[in-house]
Amino acid sequence: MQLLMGNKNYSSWSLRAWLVLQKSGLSFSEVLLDLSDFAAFKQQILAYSAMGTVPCLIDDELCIGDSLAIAEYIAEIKPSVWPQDKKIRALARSVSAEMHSGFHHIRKTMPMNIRQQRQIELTTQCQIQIDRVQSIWQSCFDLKAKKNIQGGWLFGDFSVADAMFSPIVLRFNTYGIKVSPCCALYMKKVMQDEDVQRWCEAAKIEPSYMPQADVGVLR
Ligand SMILES: N[C@@H](CCC(=O)N[C@@H](CS)C(=O)NCC(=O)O)C(=O)O
Repeated sequence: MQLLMGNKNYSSWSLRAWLVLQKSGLSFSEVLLDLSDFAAFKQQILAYSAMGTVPCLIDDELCIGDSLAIAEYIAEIKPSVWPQDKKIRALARSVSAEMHSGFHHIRKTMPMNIRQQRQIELTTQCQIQIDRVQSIWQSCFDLKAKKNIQGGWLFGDFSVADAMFSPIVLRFNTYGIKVSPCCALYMKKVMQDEDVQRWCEAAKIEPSYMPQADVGVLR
């Protein structure tokens, strides 16, 4: 399998698909496309996928665009990327879908920019979405406590839900967002994960630069 991805510093959707693949243990190769030269990027991605976005997973003749569809395809091969319990799996899918289809203010105001530490003025709408992220995470921590589920990921073991929220953790880190102690602990779990660290190290040495992601001021 081949995963077509954008720049590791900037492409949050690519990180989501990459992390699920990485944690699945399936073997795959990475094809990095540079989003900073948008015209060249479009030409390259459209040669593979009419959707014209990354990530995109190629498996023989199959071409799957969209991070969540890629995650579901990986789950067909490795079901352990979702929680085993049917009801908990449904909750994990629900928070993943909410992340996938929402949080536009966070995405717009706080672009993923791993190699920088920046400060921005938070809009009310953005703060509401930051609070919603924290309340989703807290509901996961409460569920784990109630069901005595072990493990530091949202549903105990790593799942697609953690991949969906990993760019949010990296954004909170870049923009120094204040979170509750429980959420800070979860952020630490994500930031210290060896795969996330490998991704971030690669992001830091990428040569290409997208000035539009430098929002706010350096802190
Ligand atoms: N819903 C898609 C979003 C993918 C997406 O917007 N990717 C960005 C890069 S992070 C992209 O390819 N942008 C190029 C474009 O919109 O033309 C997914 O989940 O994969």
